[in-house]
Amino acid sequence: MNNQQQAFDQRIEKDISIEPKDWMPDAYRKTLIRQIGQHGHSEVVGMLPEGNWITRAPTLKRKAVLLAKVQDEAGHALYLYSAAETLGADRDDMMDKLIAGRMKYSSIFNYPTLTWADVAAIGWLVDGAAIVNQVALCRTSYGPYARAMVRICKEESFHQRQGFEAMMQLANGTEEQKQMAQDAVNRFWWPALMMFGPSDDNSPNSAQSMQWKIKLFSNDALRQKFVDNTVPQVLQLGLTVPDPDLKFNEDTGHYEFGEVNWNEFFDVIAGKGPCNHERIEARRKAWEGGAWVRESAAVYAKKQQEQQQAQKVA
Ligand code: BYC
Repeated sequence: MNNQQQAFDQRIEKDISIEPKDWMPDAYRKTLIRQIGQHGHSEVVGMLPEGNWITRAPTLKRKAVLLAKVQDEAGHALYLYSAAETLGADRDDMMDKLIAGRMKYSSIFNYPTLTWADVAAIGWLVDGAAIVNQVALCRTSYGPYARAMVRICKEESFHQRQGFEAMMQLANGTEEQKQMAQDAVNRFWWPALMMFGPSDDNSPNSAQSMQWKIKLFSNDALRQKFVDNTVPQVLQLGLTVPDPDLKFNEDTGHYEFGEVNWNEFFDVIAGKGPCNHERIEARRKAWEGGAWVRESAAVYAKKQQEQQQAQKVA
């Protein structure tokens, strides 16, 4: 083993973060670019299902909150793309790969938002699931990713609370509103559980990522934590969980739950979910439509730089 590898292993062992200028194995760098890039893409694509309701939010207050939330997601994507760039990734290249279907984004955003309750369910359940995953990532071994996570988690907890509050209002509203809330839980519950990735015995990247402390907990461990956190919230809302096998195990202190439909999950990540085509088309249009903005910004930045250099010389 060479000295660089030894120094890297020691840092991982001692929980000392790896920073951009430190030596790291190529496979570590590649895994991080894959995961951070996918994470950034999830934030960007994640703006679409909620953005769908900005013009139809039921009140001015809800509209303002939703607008702020969607803007926060864009900000999260920027932190993440910047973190991936510290590893040598190129932002345009990552975007091209997303549009060409060569980079993934979270499966959850391939489901449609049919009613206003779906927006509440995304805030509460989807951001709730994201927080469980991301709180763990605040201690991930790569410094820039961990620091991005700390900032993101602060905003995600506000998102989760506003989603729960919006859901509470529906659950305590008219019979029709309560049904709408239950219908959203019925449709988003299982896809939220799928966000944590395949089961541990079917997760090809987990063992290595856990050895490198990129991932600190397994997919199943985090899924269990989400279920344990969230079932009491569903009950508090007077709603039900769409899982006939769900039961609390008094001995372990955990909820036992039914089998996730893994065929559905693998179909969705293979591009065959209800909205995959629509989501990628929306990103392609936005990316191509925004080309002139990126070009103008680059020209402006170059001119500014030239002016500053000319001033220095003068
Ligand atoms: N969706 O070996 P595995 C948000 C892929 S958005 C799609 O377990 P890994 C928000 C996986 O990439 C939150 N693909 O992989 C935004 C791999 O395929 P490749 C997004 C998935 O990486 C807006 C293959 O399946 N959060 O907060 O060790 C509004 C085998 O899986 C999924 C993150 O991205 C999935 N759900 O573990 C509201 C968190 N699951 O790449 C909210 C960061 C797995 O080998 N990411 N795959 O072709 C992670 O923590 C990990 O990447 C995962 C998967 C736990 C997701």
